[in-house]
Amino acid sequence: MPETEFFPAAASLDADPFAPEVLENPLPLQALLRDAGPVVRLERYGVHALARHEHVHAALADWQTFQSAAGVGLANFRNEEPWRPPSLLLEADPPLHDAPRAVLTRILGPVALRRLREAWAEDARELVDRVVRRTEFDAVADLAQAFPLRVFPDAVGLGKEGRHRLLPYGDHAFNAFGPPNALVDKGAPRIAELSAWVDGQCARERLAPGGFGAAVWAAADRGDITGEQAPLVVRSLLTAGVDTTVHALGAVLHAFATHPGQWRRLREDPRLARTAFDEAVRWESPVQTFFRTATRDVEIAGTTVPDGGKVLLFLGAANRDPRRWHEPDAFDLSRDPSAHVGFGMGLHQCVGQHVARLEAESLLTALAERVEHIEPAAAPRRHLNNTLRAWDSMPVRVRLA
Ligand code: HEM
Ligand code: OVM
Repeated sequence: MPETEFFPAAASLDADPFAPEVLENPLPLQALLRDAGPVVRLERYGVHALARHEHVHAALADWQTFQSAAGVGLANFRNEEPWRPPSLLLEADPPLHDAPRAVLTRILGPVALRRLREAWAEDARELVDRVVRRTEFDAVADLAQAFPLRVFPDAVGLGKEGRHRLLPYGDHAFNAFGPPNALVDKGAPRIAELSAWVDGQCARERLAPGGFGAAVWAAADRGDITGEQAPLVVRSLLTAGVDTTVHALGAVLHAFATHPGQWRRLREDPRLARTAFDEAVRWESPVQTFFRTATRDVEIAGTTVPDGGKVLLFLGAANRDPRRWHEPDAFDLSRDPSAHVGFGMGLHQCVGQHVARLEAESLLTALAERVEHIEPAAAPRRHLNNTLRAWDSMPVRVRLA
């Protein structure tokens, strides 16, 4: 036996996680990565990848070693210019992260959201009632997009004009975490227009009283954050708050349309709506990946990641790791999905998760009241994005209750 512990060299792959055919169906590459070893070198991009739940979870929890301020995409802000000024939340480390985070934690927390509950439930009933009468419709355009685009911009306090820009802006922001491939090129022609509009909406005068945006400015008035920080904190809401919930709602609707037994269970006990949504976030992982940057030479399971090295965390792979989950590929309302990393973990764990859950609970509860059965009416079509797992269209047929 050798005197020192023996570790094999890190596995190495030349696979491209951002290639169209992988984005179309990432599950085979995820399995390959998990099985190749705890750490896999991705030669094409010169990064290390983690795909097992244990290691993804551990890296997310260790912000001192795996920092965010050098960017949570492939681009390394130590030597590359970000496409826009970095987020004060997502792309910041303590201590700079702390104040903006504390502000949004309060504004988007369960207590603050209580006042939206009845209005969102009523909005969902109204939308669902109108849509399901048609019995055949597109679950993406007519529900997964229509509902968040109706309630979220109002909750932020945006004006009525220009809201259609939120979705393509967010789509580009999520593409921009990946390599500069064709998906990023596709978004490039509109960046100037979309950014100018989004940045304009972050000004105090544009944000209606009573909304999340005005609450951010009130925090600046109290001195919790500075007046220079306020617009960028509002920008985080506009960047991260729409596409994520649209695609998560698309995921849960797809899950139910293809699992009629699980839909029956939700109908029998609508209190399962929240669990169902988290199970769909685990099962589909609408946000598939984020990067971190090593702050020192760090050894992971015998492999050294160098200081400044990028580490690609596969949230989607961790959420289907058979080492952590029993029958991970099953969408199953009887499991406890709460250890999933679909909202991240630790310091940067999604600050908007209560907003997302309230939207989902409102929509699913309204649907469960009106719809006895939901099924695919034609093959759904994927929307490709470097970071998001998404649907472009999902024709469904319903039988009314
Ligand atoms: C952070 C996913 C909805 C705002 C995150 C992170 C994930 C995530 C994985 C962690 C990023 C990291 O660790 O680097 C999701 C999913 C959503 C969702 C799957 C829907 C189901 C929302 C909503 C908002 C929001 C509705 C705004 C209202 C944010 C912000 C951060 C964040 C500002 C950065 C937090 C920080 O760095 O401290 N989200 N998100 N998200 N999310 Fe969400
Ligand atoms: C942000 C942000 C936060 C989470 C996700 C995201 C585009 C952006 O703070 O701007 O994706």
